[in-house]
Amino acid sequence: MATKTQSEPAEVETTASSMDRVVTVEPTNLEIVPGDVVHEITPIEGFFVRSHDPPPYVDVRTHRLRVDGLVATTLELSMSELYREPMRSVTVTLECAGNGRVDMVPLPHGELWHHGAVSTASWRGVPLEVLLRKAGLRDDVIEIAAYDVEGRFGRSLPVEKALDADTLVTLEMNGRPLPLMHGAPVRLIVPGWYGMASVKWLARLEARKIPFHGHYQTVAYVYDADHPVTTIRVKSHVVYPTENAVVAKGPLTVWGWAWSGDGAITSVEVALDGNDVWQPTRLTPSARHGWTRFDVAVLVEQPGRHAVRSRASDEGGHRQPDVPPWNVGGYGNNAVRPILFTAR
Ligand SMILES: Nc1nc2c(c(=O)[nH]1)N[C@H]1C(S)=C(S)[C@@H](COP(=O)(O)O)O[C@H]1N2
Ligand SMILES: [Mo]
Repeated sequence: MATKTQSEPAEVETTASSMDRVVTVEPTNLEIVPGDVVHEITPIEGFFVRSHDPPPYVDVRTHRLRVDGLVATTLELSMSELYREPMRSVTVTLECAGNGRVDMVPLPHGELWHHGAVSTASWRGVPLEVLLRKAGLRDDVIEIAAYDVEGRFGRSLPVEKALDADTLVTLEMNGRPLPLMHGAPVRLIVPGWYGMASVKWLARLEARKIPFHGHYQTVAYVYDADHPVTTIRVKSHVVYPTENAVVAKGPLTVWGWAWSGDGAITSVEVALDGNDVWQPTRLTPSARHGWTRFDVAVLVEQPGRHAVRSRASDEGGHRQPDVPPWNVGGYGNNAVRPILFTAR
């Protein structure tokens, strides 16, 4: 096979779609792509990656997770000690708060995420609650702050969320040890909260009676000065038809995923083209913190360009808005989005 020489022009992909995987090269930020979003459990290699810094060097043999602050006993746990604690598995859809930022007007500063900063995995680890009870929380503790190695990234959780049985000090992803990009050897997974709460390369958990004021708590990942970004807003993602798909006119099965950090998905409706005729879809129940599949057959009568939109509602009584809710950081865009395709 002929190898390329320097003199040949570089190959340029001219059909780049809105779902290219690479957002930034260094640090690595990657979106999920249409070929991977079809799976209920995202393959590890296809899972979105969002990191503010390159992954640190962590030696799994010497790494310790420290639990300190307002506790009766400070803990220093090796990874093999962590593995001896009771573990559980939870399927969790993780979404970056910046997902969909490119659709906000005016365009906020920040990574230019299209709509692929969301994925689902099966996570296995020790409930954070187990470690906090072992350390013994003082009565005046209101928050647990989590820090990565070298304290580059920190975020806090109200103590009630930290004690939720599904908040995990996670060691495994889809049955394998955590990959480096996803926080090896240990990270938090906080179901129902945007991804920034799920601190990777976890090194320290601190019990506090004074609210944590770190950069990612008070400057980044805030809607405004009084509202840090927390719960995932109800949202849906059409998997098929993909953007710019060419389909045969006639009956078409539209399907996708819907998720929310505020309870189960109660309905997803789909509309064809620019009208307000919303058709109910069939929901396939799934894991409590994982995304829910929706599907519906629509009739595409005319050849030419069409748009399909999906709109989800959750148990908390929220429904996706039509207009992206703007904020200076470009977080939490859960607006309804038209997917354009062509029928022949
Ligand atoms: N230490 C550390 N943890 C982190 C981050 C980071 O930059 N550093 N990014 C957070 C954000 S904003 C998101 S959306 C998730 C992404 O997790 P993933 O890369 O495994 O998809 O990790 C979170 N945990
Ligand atoms: Mo994020």
